[in-house]
Amino acid sequence: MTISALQKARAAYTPKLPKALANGANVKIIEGEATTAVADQEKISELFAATYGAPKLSFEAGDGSTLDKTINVGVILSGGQAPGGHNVIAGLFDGLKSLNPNNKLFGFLGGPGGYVANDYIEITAEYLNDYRNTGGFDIIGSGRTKLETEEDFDKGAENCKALGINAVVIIGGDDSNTNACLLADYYKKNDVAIQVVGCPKTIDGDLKNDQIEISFGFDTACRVYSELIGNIMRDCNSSKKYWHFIRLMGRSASHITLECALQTHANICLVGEEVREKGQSLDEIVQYVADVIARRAEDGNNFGVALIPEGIVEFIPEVGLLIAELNELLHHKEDEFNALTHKGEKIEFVLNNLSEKTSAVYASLPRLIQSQLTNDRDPHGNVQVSLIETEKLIIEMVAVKLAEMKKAGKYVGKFGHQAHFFGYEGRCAAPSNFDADYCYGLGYSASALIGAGKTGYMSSVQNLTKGQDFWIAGGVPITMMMNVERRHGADKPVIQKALVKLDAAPFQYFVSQRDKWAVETDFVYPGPIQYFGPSEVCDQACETIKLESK
Ligand code: FBP
Repeated sequence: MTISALQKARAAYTPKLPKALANGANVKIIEGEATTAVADQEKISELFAATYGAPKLSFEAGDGSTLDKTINVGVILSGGQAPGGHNVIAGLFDGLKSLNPNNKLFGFLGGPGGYVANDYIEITAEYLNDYRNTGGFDIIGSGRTKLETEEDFDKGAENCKALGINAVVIIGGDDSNTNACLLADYYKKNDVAIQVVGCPKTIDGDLKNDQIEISFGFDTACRVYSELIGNIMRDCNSSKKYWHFIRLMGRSASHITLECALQTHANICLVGEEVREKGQSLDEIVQYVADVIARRAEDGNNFGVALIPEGIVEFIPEVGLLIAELNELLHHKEDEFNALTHKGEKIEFVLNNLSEKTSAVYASLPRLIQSQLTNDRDPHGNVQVSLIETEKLIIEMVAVKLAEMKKAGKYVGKFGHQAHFFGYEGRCAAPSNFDADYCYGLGYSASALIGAGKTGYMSSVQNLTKGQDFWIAGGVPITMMMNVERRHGADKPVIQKALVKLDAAPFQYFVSQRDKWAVETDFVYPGPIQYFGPSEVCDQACETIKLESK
């Protein structure tokens, strides 16, 4: 296999560990107070009777001794890729070996499905070496299957028993860690001797709370997108002829888009959570964008950059309603709809079957978007919001608005535009030093939790803006993050999804700057991630957590 020069140099990088882990994973455990769930305490304590209320844990350095017992661990990568996953596994492996060189690590292949299907490999030192400090999840693959049913839990336990596995580490987002919590409780309740530990993964940044400052992968993904946005800014500031509309991944939450705006000072940055809070209509959003374009045109600046979170459509009240109604309609009249073959027929069918108000919203959308709303549906028949090309929707509607404004003498410019979508470009990038270190620490902490016999915990590394010497490793009971939410018509215990908080420092800082960034050309060009060089260039935490920690 040919590897790049950077990959070669990067393979030699030794991630920095929190001090408490410097003598191996056999650490001194400091127990905090008993904990409670973030909301719905009574219900959560009933549902997780075996694991609820455990204390928060932090580690202090051990004496470097090993454990007599041997431990076998199975690891699962769950959901979308995020930079640093390989380093979680490397940290877990090294931590386990520090506890006892005879410990073994197995990787279940292709996500949670591999746990049930008993599809696995043993991860050896030699195998792992090719993956240290690299991006991707290809070491064992990932998948979006879910571990939800007791049958799956039992099947997994059987497979673990056959391999002598005493603990499972689930590396995933809020849903996967919710399921890790259910699994831990189920095993404990039924005296199945398998510990379960979670790790907070997702580029979306929506798995965070008072205990987890940020999910891993967010830092690297945002740096990659910000580099690309900066490059585009330099291009448009050079040619001065295009407005670039850039949609950014992040599912529902706008954390990625906001972080990229903070790093690059884009002229326009839409935030879904604000749109919902203010009940902004699509027309109001389009008017805002058109006003910024017109204002810059007055200064002769017919160029700029607008950032759009991929989840924004669901936050726009009338579009959110449209999507909900469409899901219902396509669900109830699935056969009738599927019998139609032509795009035009499908659109006509939808127009005729929606309520009058919603049908008018649908009719007002550009044809491309009408068609995407009916064509791209997930396996449950729901509209796949992440596939809707919102950047094109906004471009089309802004162009119409600007033409009207021109007629009314309110716009003097020329509207040239380009559309982009950034998502997959960042999910498997080589992890920044921050993510390489953070992930290695998370994996190593997971091994310390396992060594100490803990279950139902999420591995944690805190104090992330202070430099690795001050990082605090430990574990947080997953039940602490739980509340009850209505999902698919039923009350379910879930980890609270963290959307952008409008009263928190990152958004507030953005609000204090956005009018200036809109009119002036105050672009910042972050450039590519640097792995070697001065610490202030290579080891910075992202803007979101820096602002949050102030
Ligand atoms: P996770 O929530 O599983 O980490 O995935 C994040 C994400 O990258 C979202 O930002 C995006 O909407 C989605 O995955 C895309 O999913 P897919 O890989 O299935 O296209």
